[in-house]
Amino acid sequence: MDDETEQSGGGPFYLGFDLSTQSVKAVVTNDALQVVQEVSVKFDQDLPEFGTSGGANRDPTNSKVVTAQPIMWVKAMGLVLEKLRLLEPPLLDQIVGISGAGQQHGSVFWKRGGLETLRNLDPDKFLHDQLAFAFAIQNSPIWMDSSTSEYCDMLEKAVGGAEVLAKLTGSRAYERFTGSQISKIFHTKREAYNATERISLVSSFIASIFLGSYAAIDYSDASGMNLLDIREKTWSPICLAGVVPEEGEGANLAEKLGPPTPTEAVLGTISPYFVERYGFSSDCKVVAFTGDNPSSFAEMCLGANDIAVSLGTSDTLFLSMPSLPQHGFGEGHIFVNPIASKDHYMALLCFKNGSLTRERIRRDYANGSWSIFNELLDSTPRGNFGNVGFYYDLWEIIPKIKNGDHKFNKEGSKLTKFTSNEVEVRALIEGQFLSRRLHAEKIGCKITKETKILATGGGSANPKILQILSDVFNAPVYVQGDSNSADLGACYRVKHALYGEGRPFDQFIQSVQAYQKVWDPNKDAKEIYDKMLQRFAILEQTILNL
Ligand code: 5FX
Repeated sequence: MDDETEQSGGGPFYLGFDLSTQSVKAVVTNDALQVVQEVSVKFDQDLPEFGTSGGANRDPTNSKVVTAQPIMWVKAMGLVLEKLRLLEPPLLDQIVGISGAGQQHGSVFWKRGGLETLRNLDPDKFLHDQLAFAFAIQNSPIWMDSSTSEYCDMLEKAVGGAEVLAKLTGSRAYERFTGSQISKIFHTKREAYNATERISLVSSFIASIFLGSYAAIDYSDASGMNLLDIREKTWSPICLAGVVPEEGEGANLAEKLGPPTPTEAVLGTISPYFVERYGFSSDCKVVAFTGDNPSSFAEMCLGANDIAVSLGTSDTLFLSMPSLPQHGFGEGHIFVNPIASKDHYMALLCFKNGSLTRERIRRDYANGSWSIFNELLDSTPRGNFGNVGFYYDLWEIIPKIKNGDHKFNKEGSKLTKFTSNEVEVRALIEGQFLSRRLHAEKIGCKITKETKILATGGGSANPKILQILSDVFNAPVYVQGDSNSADLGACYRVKHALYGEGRPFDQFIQSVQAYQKVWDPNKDAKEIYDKMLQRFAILEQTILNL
């Protein structure tokens, strides 16, 4: 970026959306990519009529089934735009481009006629009134769902095994990945499947609304489906057939998905609905939306030795990968890199029990208060007297383990509860980070003297938690002011897509990187946590064998 642009606090402006598990957020940045406006809508609080908890609806008869209603997302999107429209100064007419991020893996099944509806949205009416009947499935499966094991087995068998699938698509079959979710719909709700005109990911779903037409799925988010050949960047015919085996009337999955697109693609201009109703410029461009993790990855511009740790509803770790490993990737995932062209990739590990579990322990042991929680953390030593805890509110993904808590004392004896609230709170945070480190090392992540941890997500606003993260990984932790990087990453991607002129993404936006070091590890951390990690690995194995 040249000096003039760097100093520009004015327009043009960029709009970044983030439809995450619990909320929709939007940020407007100026041309220097500084946030100038920010609004959000929380599903549980602001849209109680949808009965969500943590943004999701859990099936009372089967805890593995977790969904959310796309019409709730649409209503939230309308509210966010309304809030933006009312802000002073009004900026919507100066926004040159929009992009965004969505919780990964979730799918939206548009009913036949959906495209027609999108093309003809009436600016005098609410979005949610017009899209109420646009979906073949009212409850969309989301990433928290783990009800598709049999379809995962079917897919792995169809392609020749888990390793073959991992090599082809970057991941073994995972329950939350969209391929097995589509397979479940195909096998159990055939009528709805046949009535489906288009299948979107959450990311391409919001892009479609802004575009007034079906938006292509981008390569990076498409990598979370077990359907994309990550080398060729096309849908893999063998995987498609493993998901929808019978070719019959309406089965044609490739057609329902539409061709995938590079993440940096400009998909078109904004639908007239938004021009007339909210005052957007009719020239405003829509850049491909992507997954929340790839979009955060774009915002962080990770260096070769950096590890990103996103502490949100799920905790995710991601790394940059210059080339593909020879073999599959165990319990991790490889996604097409959202910002580098050609052969670059990103590696990702996803732990399902993140902030909701931290909130549960805060409620049960710290009176629901973060300041009490932090005082309790402060009053226990690193290593927690040898006590180790595992806390899972939901079926965990890494490792694949049933929900429940497991607590062990110094001698390795199983306990039903620890001796104090202090020990409980520290056991949760140390246990979560030991697990993140253990599984990162398992996929080949090396923690060196140069390693930096870039923390983001809601949990990264808590400095005490970050100190423990730094100690457990024995590496410095960096944060930037806005703890939500997915929406900001979308603004960066818009600017690069519109004005980058082929320049590498990281060089183009380098000067806006505002990560500041907040903690160095304590001197004794390495000794304490290297040993503790070995015990943790053995105890985790014990639980897996239960
Ligand atoms: C990543 O693979 C995940 O499943 C989660 O981090 C979701 O993207 C959360 F939105």
